[in-house]
Amino acid sequence: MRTDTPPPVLLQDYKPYPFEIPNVRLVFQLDTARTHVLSTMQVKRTGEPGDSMVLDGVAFEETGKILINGTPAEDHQVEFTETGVTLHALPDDFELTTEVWISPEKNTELSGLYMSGGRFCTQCEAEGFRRITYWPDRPDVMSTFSVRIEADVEFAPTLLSNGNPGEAGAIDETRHYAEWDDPHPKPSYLFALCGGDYDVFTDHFITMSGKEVALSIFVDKGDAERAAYAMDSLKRSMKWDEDTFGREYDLDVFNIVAVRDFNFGAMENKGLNIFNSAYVLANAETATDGDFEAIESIVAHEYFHNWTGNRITCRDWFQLCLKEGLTVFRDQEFSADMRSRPVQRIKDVIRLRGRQFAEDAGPLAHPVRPDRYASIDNLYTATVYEKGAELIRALKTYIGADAFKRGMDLYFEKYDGTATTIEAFYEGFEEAAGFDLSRFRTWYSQAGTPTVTVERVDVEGSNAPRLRLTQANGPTPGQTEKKPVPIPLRMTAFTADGTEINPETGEPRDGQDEDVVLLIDEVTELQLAPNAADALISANRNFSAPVRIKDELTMEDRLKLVTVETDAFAKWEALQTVARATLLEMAHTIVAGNTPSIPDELVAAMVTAVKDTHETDPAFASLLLTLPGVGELFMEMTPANPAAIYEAKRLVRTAILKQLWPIIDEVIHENLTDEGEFTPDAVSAGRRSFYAACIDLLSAEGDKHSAKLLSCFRAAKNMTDTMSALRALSNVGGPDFEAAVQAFEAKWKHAPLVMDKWFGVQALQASDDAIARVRGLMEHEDFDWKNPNRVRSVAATFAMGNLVAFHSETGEGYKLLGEVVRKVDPLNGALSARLLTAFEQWRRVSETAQAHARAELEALRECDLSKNAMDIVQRALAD
Ligand code: B3K
Ligand code: ZN
Repeated sequence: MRTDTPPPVLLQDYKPYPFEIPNVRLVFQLDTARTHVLSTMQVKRTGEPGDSMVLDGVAFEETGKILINGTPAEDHQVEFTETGVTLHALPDDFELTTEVWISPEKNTELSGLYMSGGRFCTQCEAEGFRRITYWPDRPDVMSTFSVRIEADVEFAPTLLSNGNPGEAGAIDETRHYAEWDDPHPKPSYLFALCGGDYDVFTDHFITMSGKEVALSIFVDKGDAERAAYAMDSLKRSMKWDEDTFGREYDLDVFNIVAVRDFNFGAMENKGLNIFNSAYVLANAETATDGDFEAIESIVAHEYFHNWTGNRITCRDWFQLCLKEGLTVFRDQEFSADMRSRPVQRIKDVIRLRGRQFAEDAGPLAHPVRPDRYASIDNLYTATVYEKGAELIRALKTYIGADAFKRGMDLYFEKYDGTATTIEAFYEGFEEAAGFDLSRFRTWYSQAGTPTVTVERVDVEGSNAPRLRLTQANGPTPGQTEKKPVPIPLRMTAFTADGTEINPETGEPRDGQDEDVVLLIDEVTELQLAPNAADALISANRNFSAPVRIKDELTMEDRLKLVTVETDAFAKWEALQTVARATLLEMAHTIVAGNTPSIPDELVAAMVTAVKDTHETDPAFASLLLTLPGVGELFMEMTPANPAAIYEAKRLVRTAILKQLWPIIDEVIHENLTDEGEFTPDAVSAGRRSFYAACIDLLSAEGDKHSAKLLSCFRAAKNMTDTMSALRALSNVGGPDFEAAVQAFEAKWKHAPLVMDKWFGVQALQASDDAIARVRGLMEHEDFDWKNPNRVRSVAATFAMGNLVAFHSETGEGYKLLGEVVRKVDPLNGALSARLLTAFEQWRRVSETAQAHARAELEALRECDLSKNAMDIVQRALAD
């Protein structure tokens, strides 16, 4: 076992950097094997006279000169360490020059400067800049960057960095240069550089004050037209941020570069966003509606970072949610405005509960603002992002939209150009709301999902009961005691005849918005009005707070709510809650070796809800028709048995199929005969998602309908419908699925992003030989261990999406993931760590499966894993 695990970084140890670097000049001589980086920084002491200057710097091929005011530093001034260099006995105000050589082609970690598709690109967040040059690689050191890039003109005719373009020209016959100046001070994690031969899609945007911004998206040769939707999303984002938050863009150019090899979705580098090409390139033939939706939201997210992240950044990485939670909130609001607000809300909640609630309930749980970390890369989590966004939404619900807007304006005014903290962010809202928000901030320091229990309690001498709301939050790693947090609950009541009333006054709502009930303490009680004594209470409408609700409603009550609720989320949630309870009961029956009976009420309610909505709002109908995921139910079952859950769902889907048959038949017929052009808008996408939900049902009855599914696959006129049919066929398996898989490969072999879908759908395949198939995929000639999209399309899809196979009682799924990790980790520790998070729920499965999971994790702990991977293994195993 590795023993050199470094001590964790602690929030309480934060100290300001004792030097300021107002500006830096970087000169790059690009070369794939050996790039020369010369850095000249202006430095001013801000700390104590004796303070040394700690510079981060790792993975260099070679270090050259270190000059102080142009003179070589003396030996006693320079101390090389494992993580960089420390300079001693420095003047108060000086120029520091350093020189290093780095090798982009050897960089498989994809952090720092690396090659992708034969082009240079960078990724610096969180700690990649230290792999480029010596620097205090921490977000609170902000400098203006002036950059000169020199490169071979044929190999890299386009040279890009942050800010505005300056001079460019020839150096000699083979080499040329380009200058870039970024006038906005920024931390090193926002530095970017790209160089290569690209095609470009251009446009422009006129800002609210009339300035013209040149917009360019740089892509692989031949791909320019596929960037049109990303460009359209960018322009809509720029306009939306002006209209909604009053934020204007602040440079002459905005560039996006798409790269094939990228560790995550995209990166918000100032003026030069770098994107995983999966989130840039799209057209009807190659991208699904889900891809279009993701492109729109990620383009917006990175653009919105220009204010929430770049102009105002984080003081230290503990404050990550300051930029990420807030920016996710902003991109969710943007998508809600661009598409259907209720549908967006439900999708956001599905994502939150699927990923973040699971994280919060397992060994990797941590607060939205953690107070320690072993590896910063592992802190880019659903908790920081998704729960962070929910807290901003809950804050807005708590203090009201007007105070929220004033608070945001105050934040932008006061902290522009700084690196700051969550406390500072909350100052503006306290001023705007006029009250103290320190208790609300407890949300940021406590992990775990609170449960709110809603119950009626009788009051002596009164015929009207009180409503008691009790909050509780169980222990999470390192936190046993939890304090109550302010929980803003949107709540309403429905009387027996379906009239919506205010539960406290008994007054009919008459279309007015519900009040928000604020739970500050552990127990909150409301006096119910006499006519609300038996009313149905609908709590946490629109999912106003990221909590679990436990209430006393019967199945009959909930099914009634489905019919009377006017809040789309609450309507959907009532049906989901019945489905969850029913499916779990059925799964337990299956585990006990019995055949569960079909839940007629649930099926009837789903069918009615779908019939009522599919013509007017097919996107919503498809959500109503979709049962809770295996992953979500897995979290509720002890011990979790994914195979039994899958079978329970299959039985219910079969029953729904029988009752919805005429509609399904009609929807398929309409789809097959539709001659209209593909458009990626939300309404058309909604129709396709309903079609997808329908044909998914066809796969519930084994191979009975697989010929029909194959004909759907063959007739599909766009990638969305192709994938809907292929996914449905993958549930069935057999010759029709194999035929589709082969046809797909023959058609798309040349298109890597499309082939990622081909790999993914097979990794999800539900069959006894799923593991053998996944092994086969990793032997495929197009499988590439160095390409994160490809590795994720097989390994992450399998381990996080195919729970039946991953958690197989044989332990083969765990073994397979262990093998993948051993292969990937030496190349890319950030990627292997992400894959390892699939183990986070290992303690929920049967004892047999647990023993296999533990054995695999313990074996991994003995390997010489990267810091990132070891962090996850150790936390997963911790008691
Ligand atoms: N800020 C980047 C994420 C960086 C992840 C580094 N491990 C993308 C985003 O959240 O917008
Ligand atoms: Zn972000």
